[in-house]
Amino acid sequence: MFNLILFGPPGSGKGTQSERLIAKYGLKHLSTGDLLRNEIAGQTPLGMAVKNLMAEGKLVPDEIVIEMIDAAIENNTSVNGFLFDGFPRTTAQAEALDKLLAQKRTEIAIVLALQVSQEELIKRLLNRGRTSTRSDDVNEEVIASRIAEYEKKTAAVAEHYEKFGKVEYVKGEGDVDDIFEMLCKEVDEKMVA
Ligand code: B4P
Repeated sequence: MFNLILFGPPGSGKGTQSERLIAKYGLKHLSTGDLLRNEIAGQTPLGMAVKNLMAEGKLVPDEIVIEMIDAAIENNTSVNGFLFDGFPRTTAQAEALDKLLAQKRTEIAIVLALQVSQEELIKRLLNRGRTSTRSDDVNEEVIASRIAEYEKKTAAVAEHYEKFGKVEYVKGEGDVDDIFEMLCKEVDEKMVA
């Protein structure tokens, strides 16, 4: 299996680039943001529990996300590998993921970290807020809260994987195709290594 994490702050292009990467490499896409939004749309008890937190731009509790990922990995036994998008977002989530994958006798091959300036992130998210149904993209205060959560809790995930030499930084500003090409170069190098 080849498992990769697409990492970066809110609005850095994780969703955008994930679509292309899964198409090219045949990986199973696991986006915790999408999974959580599906729970909200289905008005499940889990969805109702996380709805307000997400609307405020706060991270949802680790236990909820880890359980969701555990189930998703269990339900996808015959895949080439996983692309984790928006997960892990805390060190506790990263440690839990490492354990889940070890139980399957596999591991994270690479963490692709998209780097985008704060000014550009805010611009992109407000822009998406004008066209999508995502309520967390509409309000600048909520966007600021998501970026603050990222800096306080999520940036440490890169440090966790840096200890194992797994992080590759890629500039996430510019043309979407050019960024995709840079990401593929990193993946291809890792696959042949
Ligand atoms: P997510 O769904 O993960 O959303 P996100 O971080 O805001 O980024 P997203 O992937 O959607 O945006 P992208 O960068 O692709 O999380 C939403 C919420 O769910 C979180 O705030 C949290 O509450 C909760 N959550 C999710 N996972 C969690 C976890 N593991 N633990 C706890 N809570 C969790 O794109 C943004 C925009 O930029 C798009 O409009 C796109 O078109 C545009 N764009 C992309 N690339 C571009 C480029 N190169 N140039 C210009 N625009 C570009």
